[in-house]
Amino acid sequence: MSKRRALITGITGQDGSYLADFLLEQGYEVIGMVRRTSTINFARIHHIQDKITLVSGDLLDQGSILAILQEYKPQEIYNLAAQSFVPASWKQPVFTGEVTALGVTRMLEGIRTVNPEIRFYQASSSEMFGKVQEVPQKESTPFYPRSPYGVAKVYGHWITVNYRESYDLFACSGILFNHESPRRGLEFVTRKITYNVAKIKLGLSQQLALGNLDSKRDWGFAGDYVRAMWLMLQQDSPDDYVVGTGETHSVEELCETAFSYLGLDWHDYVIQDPRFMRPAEVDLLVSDPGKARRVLGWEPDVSFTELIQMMVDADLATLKKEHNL
Ligand code: NAP
Ligand code: G4F
Repeated sequence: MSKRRALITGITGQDGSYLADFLLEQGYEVIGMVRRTSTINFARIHHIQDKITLVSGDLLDQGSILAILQEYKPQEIYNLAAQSFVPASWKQPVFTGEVTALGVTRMLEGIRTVNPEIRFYQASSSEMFGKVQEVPQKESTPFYPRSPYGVAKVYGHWITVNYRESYDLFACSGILFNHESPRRGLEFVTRKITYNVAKIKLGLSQQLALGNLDSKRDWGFAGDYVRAMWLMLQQDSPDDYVVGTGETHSVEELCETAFSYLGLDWHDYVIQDPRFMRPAEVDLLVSDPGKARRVLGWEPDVSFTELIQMMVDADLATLKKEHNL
């Protein structure tokens, strides 16, 4: 039997790299769509580069999407590409809308015209809940986004639902809560903290400037979450699912967990800097992942403390190697 073939957009990102690892383990042929950049940024997929096929395309460019679907004929598409950093969405709101919102329509139009049998996963976000209307948040909780990014993701979610209902596509929206890993971008708060804790421990830095320490997030491990994406596309019918741990922690607790792991007191190093405050904040996110558990049989394996310790360990090891320590 021939291998199943999956197309991943955003394969150079955190989730794309873990999903590629996972799909290869499941015996898939993996096609990754990458946009042209002047400097190659394949660090997260370097270890599997000889096992995957990378093709040039951009969510801003309808023609490139059509050409990829026609040439590579994937059976499953995981649309993970996005401008995904919330603060950048206030600086570049139009660009964020073009990629993170309209990019979804470009992909769905490609599927509708080239092969409506393709199964489609859209990377939706708990940022859509924003100023939360219910605690915990589940699939039926109304959205109230608080950033141009959140607004763009609400569009991406509803256009996915609309194409499912209009054209009978197998299109799923995964509403994923924050998920992190040693491969997380350095600007996101978890990695910013674990990386700087490691630098401080090694004497490479003395201070860490953060924004709002009171906001709470439902943080899980990215490696667990890509399994949920795949499970959604293996069901008999398409649907939308909330994916999270059901636990919430503040940024302050995150500091406490990361610093104390290396025997440090975060109060001695963390300062608050207004530059990292947001025009509108999402104060509290916590999932009700009951449907994912019941229907998909999905449960996270890695706890909050294990996740933060894993990230601190990885950053310590990388920094020691870089600095010959
Ligand atoms: P990430 O690390 O920022 O990766 C984003 C990916 O999108 C990168 O591969 C990037 O390519 C690619 N990309 C950006 N603009 C593109 C364009 N115009 N055309 C093609 N590719 C483009 O994000 P992530 O954390 O892996 O998240 C994956 C997806 O899940 C995103 O859609 C994000 O919004 C969503 N999500 C994430 C979380 C989370 O906690 N991580 C939670 C909910 C939803 P370059 O390498 O070239 O920049
Ligand atoms: O790590 P963050 O930047 O993640 P945020 O904004 O929750 O978004 C992430 O998760 C979403 C899922 O809910 C994804 F859709 C999205 O793509 C992205 O992956 O910030 C988390 C919290 C915020 O409340 C922020 O105000 O940490 C607070 N924070 C405090 N100081 C900081 C900082 N965030 C960042 N990035 N940097 C700081 O210095």
